[in-house]
Parts: sequence; C-alpha cells; structure tokens
Amino acid sequence: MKDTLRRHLPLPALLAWRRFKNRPLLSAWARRPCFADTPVDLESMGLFRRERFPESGPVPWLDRDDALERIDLKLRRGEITDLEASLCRKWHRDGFVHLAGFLAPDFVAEIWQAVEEAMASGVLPVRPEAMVEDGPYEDRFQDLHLRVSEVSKILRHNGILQILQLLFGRPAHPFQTIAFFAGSQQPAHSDSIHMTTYPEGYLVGTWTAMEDIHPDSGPLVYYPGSHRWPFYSAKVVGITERESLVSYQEAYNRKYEPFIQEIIDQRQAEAEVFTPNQGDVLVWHANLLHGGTARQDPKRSRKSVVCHYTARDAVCYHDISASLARAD
Ligand SMILES: O=C(O)CCC(=O)C(=O)O
Ligand SMILES: [Fe+2]
Repeated sequence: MKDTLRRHLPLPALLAWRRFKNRPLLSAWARRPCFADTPVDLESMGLFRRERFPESGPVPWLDRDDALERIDLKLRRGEITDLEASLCRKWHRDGFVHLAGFLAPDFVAEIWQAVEEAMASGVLPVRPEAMVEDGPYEDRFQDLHLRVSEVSKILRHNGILQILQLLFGRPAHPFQTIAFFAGSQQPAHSDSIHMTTYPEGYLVGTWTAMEDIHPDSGPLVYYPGSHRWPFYSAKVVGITERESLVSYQEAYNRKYEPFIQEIIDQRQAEAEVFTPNQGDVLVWHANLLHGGTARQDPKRSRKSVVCHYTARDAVCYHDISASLARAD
C-alpha cells in the first residue's frame, strides 16, 4: 500500500492492513518456541511494540544485578575460564567487548575479495562511487551474506558464536548482516529500537573490521555503560502507534534521534571511538548507544561487516515500526 494512501486511513483500517501483512510471519512465529517466562499470544497482539508485550524474564544473566557473583561462581566451578570471566565482567560493566585480532587478516581479506568480485561482476548492485559521496545511508548493503556466501563465514563463525553463547547464556541465532563500505555517520541509537526481542535484551551486534580503520574515515562510536540506561522505546520517545504504522522513518529522525542525543548530552556520557585493525571484532549489547562519527575524509573507505544475532527462540520484532521481524 502506498505511503500516501496509508497516511489517510483511520487506525482500525491500518491495524487490519498490518494484521494482513503480518500473516505469513505470524504463522512462522506461531510454530517457534519462545523461552520467555511469560507466554505471549502474538496472534492477538496486532501491533508489535514494546508496551504491548508483558514484562517478562528471564533477564540476560550478565544484565542482572548479581552478575559479578554469578561470574565468580562459574569460574570457581570451572564452567568458564579466566579469560571468559574477564569478558563477562567487561560486558556487564561496559556493554561491549573488543576482540582484538580475533580473525586473521588473511581470512577477512579473502572474504572482502569475494565482495569486491561480486561488485565488479554486478551480482552486488552497489555503486563503488557511493563510498566517496557524502550521503549518510548509501554506504551499506543489507544481508550481504545472501548474495555473497563467503560473508556467512563471519556470520556463522564458530568462535564468535561461542562468545555470544557465553554472553547470552543461551545459543545465538544469526539474524542479519550489513556490509559497510564507508562510515555511516549515523546518529547515536540503540539497536533495541530497530530489532527488539521478547524477552528483552537478547540481541547483540558484532562489527568486524575488514580493513584497518582510519580515524578520518568516520569510525564507529559508542558510549560505554549506556546499555544500563533505560530502553528508550518508540513509546518512551513519543512516537505514536499511528506513526509506527505510517511514517516510522520520519518519526525516528524527528523524535528518536534528537531524544537520544539529548540524553547523551545531559549525562555528559563519554564516547569511545573504534579504530580497529583488520580482523578485530567488536561485540555490543542490544541497548548500547552507538553511531558513526563524521567522515573527515570522505574519500576514505571504512569496510566492515556488521552481524546481528538474537538468542535462539527469542521473539524478534521492530519496535519502531510495530512489526514482526523475519522469523528464519
Ligand atoms: O557502523 C556504523 O557506523 C553503525 C552501525 C550500526 O549502527 C548498526 O549496524 O547497528
Ligand atoms: Fe546500530
């Protein structure tokens, strides 16, 4: 349905339209288990926004107040190593871990080579010149692994999946990839507004540097510890259900982004800029505020692959657009 037509429909008609559109996803989700403590009937919800879901645990083990004691206990019992315990403590405190040198430079270079070949042969419809232009969003390619199978070697990398299992306390489910050719210059946000899980907090992002990242390329920036701030959902920032249904992108830019920047300013939160080497991997928490800094040198590339994962058997939806996420 055209955006312009949608804008004029009354809410009940919009709801009926959304229900109709969500039907295939609903039937896929209905067949899947969910580990939330409180069962939820997705069928009767109609719209998928944070406030329509019940409050439910389990809270991710490293987000709990007693996380540090739990980490020590696991260490004493020999269930985790010293190194794993320090990753867990870092995650609990800061909401991210930087795995320096996690993937071999040759390994990621080969994968990027496949991406370049796909671009050269036209399999990947990305304009190479996009990365030297100054537009903020034309620098990425969503779900690259579906076109260039080599990218799955990062998405499904065993070592990464093991770390995510440690951080979630449950197996991870690979959800999505985004390849970046240049800095996104994207305002700060929490991924929870884009990909929201039920129960809450079971999403992580990984950012793999496909080349050495130059400080002038517009590196990723994040705010350590901000994952412990509230989840500023669409409702909290004043985006109505109607806006979620008819104009969520506009509402996101107009209401969500300034709201988040205001919070960061008020709290005088300290930013950390990520200038990794090729093969480094950053893992960040669903609710860690992050974005892309300005490209000082617009001609510089900033090649990276972002992967998002949910915990297996968590429901995933998009709070901002009130819709269910892909169920595969
Ligand atoms: O790489 C960036 O600049 C931002 C990426 C991001 O926010 C994301 O993929 O969730
Ligand atoms: Fe993000």
